[in-house]
Amino acid sequence: MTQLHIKTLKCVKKDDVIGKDEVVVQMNGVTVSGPHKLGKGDDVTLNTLRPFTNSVKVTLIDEDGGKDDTLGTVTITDTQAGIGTLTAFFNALAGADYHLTYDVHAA
Ligand SMILES: [Ca+2]
Ligand SMILES: [Ca+2]
Repeated sequence: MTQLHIKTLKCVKKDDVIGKDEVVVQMNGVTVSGPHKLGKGDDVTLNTLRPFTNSVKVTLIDEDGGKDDTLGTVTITDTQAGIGTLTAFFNALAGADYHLTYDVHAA
């Protein structure tokens, strides 16, 4: 068993044209944090700790009134345990860019 510690999320560029984004963090499709209201330059401390086995997909979603936007997905693996703080980049959509810091602990 390995633990994923999601530390912070920074909005470098937001997705929505009007107002702030409503960002949800999911692990393997399950919401673990959010929605967080984030505009350009904003950051938020998430401090979310969740166990996983082998690897986990972390997805960032911007909630919208109609269809939500998927801002990107990264795969985090247990081989990253002990490396220290890493940064994942979510920039699947042209306008949006989010940076998420995390580390992986062997449990
Ligand atoms: Ca959006
Ligand atoms: Ca939105």
